[in-house]
Amino acid sequence: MSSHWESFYATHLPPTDFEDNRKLLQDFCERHNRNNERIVLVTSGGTTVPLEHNTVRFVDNFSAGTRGAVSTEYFLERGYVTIFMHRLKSLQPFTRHFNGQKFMDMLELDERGPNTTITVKPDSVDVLAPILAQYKAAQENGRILYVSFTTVSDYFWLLRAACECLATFTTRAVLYLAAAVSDFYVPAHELPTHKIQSGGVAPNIQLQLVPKLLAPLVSLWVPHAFVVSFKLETDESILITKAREALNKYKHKLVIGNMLQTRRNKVVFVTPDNHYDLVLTREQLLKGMEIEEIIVANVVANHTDYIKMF
Ligand code: 9Z3
Repeated sequence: MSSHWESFYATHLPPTDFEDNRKLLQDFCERHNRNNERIVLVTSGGTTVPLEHNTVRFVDNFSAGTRGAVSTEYFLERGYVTIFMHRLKSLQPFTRHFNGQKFMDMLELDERGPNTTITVKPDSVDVLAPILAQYKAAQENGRILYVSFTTVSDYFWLLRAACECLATFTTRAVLYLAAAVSDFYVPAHELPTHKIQSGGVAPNIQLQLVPKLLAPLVSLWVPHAFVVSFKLETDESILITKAREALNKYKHKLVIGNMLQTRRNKVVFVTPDNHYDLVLTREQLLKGMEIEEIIVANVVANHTDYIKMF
């Protein structure tokens, strides 16, 4: 009898851009594995759960992909080559600093002379320059690969393909699973083809449990990698218990617990032996420090210890 996750792959087609992404992942990993680099797969953003094959409506969640986008910048800074596997249109490393009006406010427009000029305001140059330098270094040296998903099924296909490529890095690979993956979905064979009609009776939509991919990921796909999962809760009293349950069940290395309300300034690291908080003070927050800087520093330290054990 096939397991829950195996029947998921057997009954859900890969996304249309799957083979292109698989090739990108293979080429990227092959190139960097030759150089004995450390690599991290960062997953980021929420997943959608379509309610129709020709999707007009879907179930979604809150995640904007901040954790993943910010962490990616810090992993690159620490010398990791990075696969940024993100929800399409969620926040991205580097460009996140210039989202919306922020970018417009950095520019100056001068229409007085014969030629209109646009310049970066002097005080914005200090902000822009280091980000641009880091972006160029990552881009021009091919140290980051962007691959995207939208639905929970796209995510499943892409995650397995990424793991197949990462396996060859053995202990040098980190999986940093920060995406907010839906726990529930409507299986493909139960979806209507066309838009659900609003006339007549209200639809009764039955969600089912999504298989837990951490199980095959840890035991079969990347058994030597340093796997870090995230646990999100809204009730603090169950956070550590839930994180520990996940560690005991899947036998990976680290769970980072966070609360929806305080995720920007506090997380808890739960390892098989202990747990400890990482907290940003009010002063640090006001200075613009980001908690991902210390999360990544701690993950890297744990990964280094892990590599030394082999
Ligand atoms: C996280 O817990 C992330 O830290 C957040 C980041 C999604 C809270 P934002 O995108 O938020 O920066 O706004 N990710 C994992 C959430 C999750 O679904 N975990 C599963 C669970 O808790 C296990 S893999 O059951």
